[in-house]
Amino acid sequence: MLLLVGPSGSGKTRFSKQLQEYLSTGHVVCEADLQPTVPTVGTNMTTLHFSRKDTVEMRELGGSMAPIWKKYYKESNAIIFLANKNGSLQLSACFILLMDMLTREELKEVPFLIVWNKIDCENCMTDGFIKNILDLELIAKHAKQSIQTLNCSSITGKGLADIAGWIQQVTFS
Ligand SMILES: Nc1nc2c(ncn2[C@@H]2O[C@H](COP(=O)(O)OP(=O)(O)O)[C@@H](O)[C@H]2O)c(=O)[nH]1
Ligand SMILES: [Mg+2]
Repeated sequence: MLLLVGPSGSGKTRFSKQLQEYLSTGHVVCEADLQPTVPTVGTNMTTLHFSRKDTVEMRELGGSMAPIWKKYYKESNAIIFLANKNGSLQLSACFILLMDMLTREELKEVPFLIVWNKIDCENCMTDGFIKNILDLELIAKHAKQSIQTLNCSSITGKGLADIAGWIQQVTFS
């Protein structure tokens, strides 16, 4: 099971739908045809089809459920932490949520991918700004898990190919 977590509104539901679409059709739903998302209550399950026989179940855990995310850690073998690159006000919340996960005994061998979503937004934080508050390189050096970072837009689909590659690598090899 792949867990998809992150603060509310970071784009997890949109990301799941677009990644699923991208894997099955090779492209994303264009902006004009996107249906509005509704805040996730409980969890959302998405099946990602890499090929007819290679599928991955991804479970989105809503940001408001953060206090009970840990209930799902045991069943997870990879984690995507999705953050809003346009959300400077949520950056310290990201830091706290992420640090709590990285220091959990049950997750010490689970690979993490940190995804900065919404890179299509004009006023995104710069990598330098983020690094001052959340130095992921330094954190990765001290953490037990493998941690990677990628950028994407769940509107344009930019970056989804690399994310799909990461999922494939951690689940099928
Ligand atoms: N501009 C932009 N908006 C996005 C992106 N991803 C999600 N959104 C929007 O952000 C809002 C919250 O998205 P949602 O998927 O419900 O967030 P969740 O709470 O993490 O599941 C919605 O209005 C989405 O359309 C993105 O990459 N770029
Ligand atoms: Mg959601």
